[in-house]
Amino acid sequence: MKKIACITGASSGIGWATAKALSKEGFQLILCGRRLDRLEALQAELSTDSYLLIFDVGDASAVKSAFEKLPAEWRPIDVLINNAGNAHGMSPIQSGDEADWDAMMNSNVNGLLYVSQAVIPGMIERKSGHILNLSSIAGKQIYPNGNVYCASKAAVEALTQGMRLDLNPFYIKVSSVAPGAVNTEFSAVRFKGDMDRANAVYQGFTPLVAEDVAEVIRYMVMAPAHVNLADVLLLPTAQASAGLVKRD
Ligand code: 8X3
Repeated sequence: MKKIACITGASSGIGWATAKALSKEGFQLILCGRRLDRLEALQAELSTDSYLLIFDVGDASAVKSAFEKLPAEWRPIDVLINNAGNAHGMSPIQSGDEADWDAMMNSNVNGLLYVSQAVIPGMIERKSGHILNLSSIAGKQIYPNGNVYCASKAAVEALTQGMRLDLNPFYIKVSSVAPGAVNTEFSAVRFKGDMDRANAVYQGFTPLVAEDVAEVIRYMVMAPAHVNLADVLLLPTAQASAGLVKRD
């Protein structure tokens, strides 16, 4: 039977790798992102059909109109992967940048809500579905200078629990996966292209790569209908907590 998964932030990193992993499982994919060229490049690598939706998750009206325009055959979304999100800046709260705060809260929290709101009614109608939110170890443990990013991911943790409660009557699974250090564009974006600072995050140990996270997501998505891996913390072996990494 045809299965449809929708992935936000599919144009890079964990989103991209998850698209490839779910395509191998036969999922047809709605790939969401801001960069058409990147999504087209991903589409060309997939072995199943895909449909591209270009929007910024933090733009409520763009999200609404993109999902309203989905062709009928793409509407019954079985799995929603709320992956879009980023960190912007890393400084003490007293010197934080308002634009960075807004960007993080807007994509990591509001964007997750806007996309979920577009997809949930169909899942309720069909009385089935799986929503998988990308959290972070930062949502479970606050670290120095992580303040607003950690708050945004703590909100993802809270929203995951809230969704699980509210959607319980409709047989909808809600899960989250919270990775630790994953070597993607994450730190380059956080440090605004300062590659010395970004690369230092992953030095002296073996971090996770996007494919490691995608493989866990694939496993969570493919679990039997009665099994929900509800709250998964995924760390590189060298990482013991948000602030403790064994480096050689
Ligand atoms: C990314 C992991 O530890 O940089 O969410 O916050 S961390």
